Amino acid sequence: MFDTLSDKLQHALGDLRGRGKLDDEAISRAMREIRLALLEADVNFQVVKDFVAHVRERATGADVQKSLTPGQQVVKIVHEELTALMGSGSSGLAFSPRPPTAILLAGLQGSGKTTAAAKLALLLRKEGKSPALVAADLQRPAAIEQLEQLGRQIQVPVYSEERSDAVKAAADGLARAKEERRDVVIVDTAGRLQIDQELMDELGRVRDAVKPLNVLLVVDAMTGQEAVNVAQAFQEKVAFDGVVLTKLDGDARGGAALSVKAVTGKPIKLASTGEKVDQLEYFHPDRMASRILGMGDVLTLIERAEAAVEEDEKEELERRMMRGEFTFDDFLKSYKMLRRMGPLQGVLKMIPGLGKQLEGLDDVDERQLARVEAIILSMTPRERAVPHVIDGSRRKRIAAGSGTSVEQVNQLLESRKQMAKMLKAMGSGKMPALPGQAPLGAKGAPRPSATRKSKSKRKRKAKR
Ligand SMILES: Nc1nc2c(ncn2[C@@H]2O[C@H](COP(=O)(O)OP(=O)(O)O)[C@@H](O)[C@H]2O)c(=O)[nH]1
Ligand SMILES: [Mg+2]
Repeated sequence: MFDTLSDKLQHALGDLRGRGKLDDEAISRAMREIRLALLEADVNFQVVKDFVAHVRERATGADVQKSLTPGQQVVKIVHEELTALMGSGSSGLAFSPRPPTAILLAGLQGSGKTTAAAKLALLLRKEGKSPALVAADLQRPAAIEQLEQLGRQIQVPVYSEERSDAVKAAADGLARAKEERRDVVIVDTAGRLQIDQELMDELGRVRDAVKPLNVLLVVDAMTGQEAVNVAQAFQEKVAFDGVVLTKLDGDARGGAALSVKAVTGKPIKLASTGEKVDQLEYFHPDRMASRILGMGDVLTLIERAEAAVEEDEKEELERRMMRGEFTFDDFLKSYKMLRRMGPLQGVLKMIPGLGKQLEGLDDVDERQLARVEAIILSMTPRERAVPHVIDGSRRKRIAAGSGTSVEQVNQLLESRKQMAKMLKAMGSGKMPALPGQAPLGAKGAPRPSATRKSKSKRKRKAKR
């Protein structure tokens, strides 16, 4: 995901990071690199121009804090501007005080509507809601069957009518959801290969019939700028409230993610990163910016970990993680959990400091997983629980015992340390800083909304 862009931006900023002083030339050079990186990532031309102008102005202007080196300051500015570009804060879905809340999915054929409908239903079901799916794609006979099959897989009812029309099927589905006291109805609609008037008219009528609180446009991130053009065309004809960005797993460039909000004015609400039904997540611009800049994404990691463990393990895990008590026993446990948390490469990249080490590897395979496991298993129980006792001679012993090198042992020790530090800082409500990077919670900086959200979530939990 966004690998190319991520590399190039990190390269552009890497040069500034260590500098004590920024002259015009250094800034200009970095801005040129950032501009090229964004253009190569297929970000809309005008968006790139505005973005670079903003960053440059802030980097050279009075907006400089004493607590940071100028280089760190620029990294912080780029992080904030990337976040703003993708729509500061996560905007979530709207829910009606009088259920059912209707959610309408629209988009081109093959963009991922039907799978996104099922994934969203599963996401909401896991949140304790009782969703239903409505098949209003009657263009292809197989479309109903596809949705029904997905519905069975995720245990969500699918309302469908054969030999009906889309408008009637949608209206009947809504009525049935009301009767059965479902609180969310997700309506899957037909797509065409091209946006045509007929499709738009039908979509308009379906919308009028179900009066959805959320109209979501599903766009395929892999189509880059084309996805943004499609969104713009839809926006002119059938207004939508937000975007579901699919196939991010296959998108190395990131052009759609970075342009769609700026061009259409509508935020990305959800992002899909794979074909499996649990591979849909709420989109958090600040976390995405962190990932792009190689700062890791600990919040998403924790959420995924929570989703992968049993209910009663959850509180304990979160509490320990937030206290920064992340021992090697925890590390080992979480490594085993990783297998339940999605493709390994993506998960490991969310660990701060580990992303760089994975560079150049096409895939993190079981061998590497086994290596980490071997190193930890070569530690004594005390070493695992109190990692700071691991001195030079212990490192040598562990390396020998696990058939690895001292350097590899050191890497793992460093990774755990950063992880624990990051988690602890998050537990205290501050977004942590990585070496050479701006502390995001530094004074004057707006606190990332995601941190606030997870805090209030904990509060809610405590109340129950
Ligand atoms: N790799 C990947 N494939 C996806 C994703 N979302 C959907 N797909 C695939 O894209 C294809 C089209 O999806 P579908 O939901 O049928 O699209 P629709 O025509 O818009 O309803 C299917 O093969 C899906 O499995 C995603 O996030 N990642
Ligand atoms: Mg479909």
